[in-house]
Amino acid sequence: MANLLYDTLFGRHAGKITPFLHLPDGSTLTHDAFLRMASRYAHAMTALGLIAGDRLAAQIEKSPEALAVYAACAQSGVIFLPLNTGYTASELDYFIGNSGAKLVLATDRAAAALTPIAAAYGSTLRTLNPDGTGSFPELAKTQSEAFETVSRAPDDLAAFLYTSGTTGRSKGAMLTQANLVSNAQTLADYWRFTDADVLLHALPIFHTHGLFVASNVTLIAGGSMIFLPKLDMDQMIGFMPQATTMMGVPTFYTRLLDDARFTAELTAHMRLFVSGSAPLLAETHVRFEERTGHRILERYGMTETNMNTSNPYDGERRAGTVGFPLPGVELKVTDPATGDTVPDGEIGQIEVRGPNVFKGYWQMPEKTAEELRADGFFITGDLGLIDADGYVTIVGRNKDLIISGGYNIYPKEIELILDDQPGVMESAVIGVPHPDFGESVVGLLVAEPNATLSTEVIMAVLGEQLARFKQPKKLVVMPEFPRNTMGKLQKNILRDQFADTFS
Ligand code: MCA
Ligand code: AMP
Repeated sequence: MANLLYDTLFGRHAGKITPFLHLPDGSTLTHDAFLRMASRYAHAMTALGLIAGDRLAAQIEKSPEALAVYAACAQSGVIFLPLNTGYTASELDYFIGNSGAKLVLATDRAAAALTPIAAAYGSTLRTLNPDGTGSFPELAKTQSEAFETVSRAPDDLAAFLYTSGTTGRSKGAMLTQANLVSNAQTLADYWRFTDADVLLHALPIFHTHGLFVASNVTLIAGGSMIFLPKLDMDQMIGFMPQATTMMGVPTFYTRLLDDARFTAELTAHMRLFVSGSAPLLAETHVRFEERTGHRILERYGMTETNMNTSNPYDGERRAGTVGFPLPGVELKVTDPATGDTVPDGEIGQIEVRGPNVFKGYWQMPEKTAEELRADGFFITGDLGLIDADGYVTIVGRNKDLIISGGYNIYPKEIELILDDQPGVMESAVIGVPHPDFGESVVGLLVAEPNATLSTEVIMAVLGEQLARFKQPKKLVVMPEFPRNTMGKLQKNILRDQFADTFS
């Protein structure tokens, strides 16, 4: 009987009464208490009829209980599907329907809007609130704290993470137990994590970075986390003296640098700062080192692959690069037209292969075949090069994608809604530089002849359908769009034209 994910990350800490989670109110939860809660949750899931291979969709706020749902899924073989807490009911409708989730966990606040959606797909809805209350923990309260771990093969699915597509349709990336565990082990070794580490954790836990990088690496090393509900500078500054490591998206680092309380003294005992999910400006890297003496370690990954590359722990952490392919990960740069590897130093599309690479997109064999080659190489859609020293640099993207504060936003998804609005002839959604979020969304519209557009009315429609972080921070009506001689819309010209929007 084996269950790689549960045994490696969770089960081996059973009985340990050392802290696992340090909470903002000063309390701590031990590994053992956490695992006992997870086992009660696993029983509750079983009581609701879930068996291994079923999907559990969770749109719940970050809390120890939310993390215990992940552990309970691992223990019972249920596929965990965490969802961004910002998603609207219309976005959730797609995820629940597409995944066929048997159980949906949401907050009491969201339950009214979700009840008809869950009912339409035959899913059971239970609640779990940020304070740990709700109908799901209520059911779990009386359950046994010993759950017999369900046996799973390493190639069995552990999680679905939805990632938007350039066509505007989200795809469920299917991640296996072996994908998650191999990457966690590699990163823990590469970044020298031990049970003495205390990770300052302020990332959300519904995406790869906060869940599979930060939490899995800590779990596999047996360390602990200062588990903050969200990025809050007072808490970050207050708790930093208790931490040894931190992980964040670039916005975390620019915000820390903007805070005068963030000093070399405050970080003196820290051993590692990791950045990823979006490009870290070389300038931020340099300012951070000047302020603290620490060099941020930048790494590169994707939902479909977990982490692919990392700057070295001991060697030179080179600003503007994402370092070397991780042990066990093959990375090549290819010509997008032919698929042939280009010489080192030349720009091409980045492809990766290794135990970290996902199994494919849920029920989308054609999409899977487009991006995952038969020989196992995954076409990332990122453009980059490998320099003479072997460092990988990402220079751009071969996909129309905006990364705002570490969240991915696919313009197509927004354009499809904009194009549907009365009086809109066409739309273009672009990413432009933003001092806090790195990039931010601008929506551009051309009206049909004789139509007058109200950007307020259109923003209100977007507000109903899209999570707040995806909504354009500015909507502009233009007489026409720039086009090349073939008539193709030139987004690069629009990006230049609106480059100073947020500066
Ligand atoms: C919040 N808002 C945003 C974003 N976050 N707008 C655009 N982009 C964002 N990322 C909006 C809110 O809707 C709100 O709008 C206003 O900004 C303030 O919201 P608030 O909640 O106070 O914001 P915050 O808490 O300060 O959040 C900013 C943040 C957060 C800390 C940067 O977005 C964050 O934690 N990002 C991390 C995302 C992440 O984990 N990515 C990893 C994906 P209004 O005021 O108008 O209502 S995994 C991945 O990418 C790969 C695999 C990898 O390599 O890791
Ligand atoms: P996601 O869809 O959340 O998996 O986002 C993955 C994308 O984030 C990658 O394909 C890259 O475009 C981007 N990304 C992640 N880490 C980095 C990084 N360190 N530098 C630049 N881009 C990154």
